Amino acid sequence: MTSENAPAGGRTPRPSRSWRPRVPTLPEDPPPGPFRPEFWRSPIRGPWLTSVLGLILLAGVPIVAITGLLSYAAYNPWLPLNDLTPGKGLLGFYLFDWPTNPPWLYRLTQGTHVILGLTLLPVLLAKLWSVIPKLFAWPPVRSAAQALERASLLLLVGGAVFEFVTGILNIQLFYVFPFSFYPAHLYGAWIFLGALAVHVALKMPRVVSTLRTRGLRDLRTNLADTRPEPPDTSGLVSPAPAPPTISRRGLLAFAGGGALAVFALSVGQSIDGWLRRTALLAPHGRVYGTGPNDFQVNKTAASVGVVAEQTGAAWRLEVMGPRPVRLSRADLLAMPLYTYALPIACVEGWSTQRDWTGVRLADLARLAGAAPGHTQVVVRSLQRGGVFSRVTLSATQVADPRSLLALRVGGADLSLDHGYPARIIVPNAPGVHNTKWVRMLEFSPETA
Ligand SMILES: Nc1nc2c(c(=O)[nH]1)N[C@H]1C(S)=C(S)[C@@H](COP(=O)(O)O)O[C@H]1N2
Ligand SMILES: [Mo]
Repeated sequence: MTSENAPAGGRTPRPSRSWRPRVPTLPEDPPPGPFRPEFWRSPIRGPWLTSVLGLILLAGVPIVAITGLLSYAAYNPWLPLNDLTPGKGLLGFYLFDWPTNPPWLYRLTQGTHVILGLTLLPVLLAKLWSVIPKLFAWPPVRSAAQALERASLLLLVGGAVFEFVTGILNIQLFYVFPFSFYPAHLYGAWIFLGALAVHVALKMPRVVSTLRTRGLRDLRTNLADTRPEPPDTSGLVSPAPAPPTISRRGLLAFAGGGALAVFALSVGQSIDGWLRRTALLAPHGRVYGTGPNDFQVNKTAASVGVVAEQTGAAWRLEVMGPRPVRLSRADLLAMPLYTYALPIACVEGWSTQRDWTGVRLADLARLAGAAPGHTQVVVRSLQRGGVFSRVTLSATQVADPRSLLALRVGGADLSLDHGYPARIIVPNAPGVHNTKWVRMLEFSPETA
């Protein structure tokens, strides 16, 4: 108490302090370190830089979000066996019968989802860097309104980081997180999108006014002429700016260059031909087979326990329906065969178009006494257990004449790793629904 009563430098002590009982309050002064505004000294932080980075993200993130939500729809999760997120509740409100046309649509949407998502990562990091002082606002809670704003920012930043981290780990086939990717990435997306909508509504006025007053002249300002923005209430402008070491346009070029580099080194995974070899950030430089079978394999036969004894001469395809049949590979090869150029497009973003030859699913349905048009099919693999072992294809997919039980690719027999003796190829279906090592097709009346 004595120190409080001793006025420093001749200032009058505040009389109220001397008699009022001391109640614990938040200290006026922030603790040292990052909680002090002077700790953050970059002279280029401010509403302008944050606004520009925010607008770039705002142009790209909705595309990533929409293509991601479309990817979920592409799984036709309304069909039995297909839903990997049974707890989705109302989040599936927009689901629809995923079409088979155009056959390259999923290749485009999912390639865009993954590659644009990767490309935006450097911009996201620059944006987070630009607002980092706000993370250390002091006092942490000043008012109810500010507490709400901070909570929404936690969901926004946490949601963004969560979506990028789970997405990137998933495309590396690096399933280290202790939960299933599909529901986590879907729920995380909705949390992030909700917080993003609030954030955009709250910040857009400031973005507009900042760009109105400051314009784009910082895009022409070099390092020597770089000055801090005038002090304001945004909490972004340093009260103690250091001399600049990079201009604002330099920082934008750095983030943009990073984004371009990521794009250039990954886009090849979704393009056929020599450009594929430029995808240095994607699985590359590997041989997956010989001749026409030399294209991407995620899961080899050996890795899932499918062995040559199961796929040899004793293999039979069970076709269930009103009139069940069992077919050998020779029986299938004796049926009318069709060849279509169709892509395999993996949820991880890579895709490739191949010439597939095989028997129409619609013909197999008819053979088993089912009427294509109102018939769906459960496909079962020799592979046991897990999401790859079975899938339900919709009536739309069964009826499409290009939906094949493929026996050959590029004129050669399928290799064991590509699903020999027979695999599914459906136009515009996500890769994961193109089941390999098929052992059974169960045709049944359409359920939805
Ligand atoms: N039985 C089975 N079928 C499968 C898979 C699998 O692991 N097992 N992988 C699926 C996935 S995710 C894709 S993208 C395509 C291509 O996978 P691949 O690269 O492993 O051939 O096949 C699909 N069919
Ligand atoms: Mo996949």
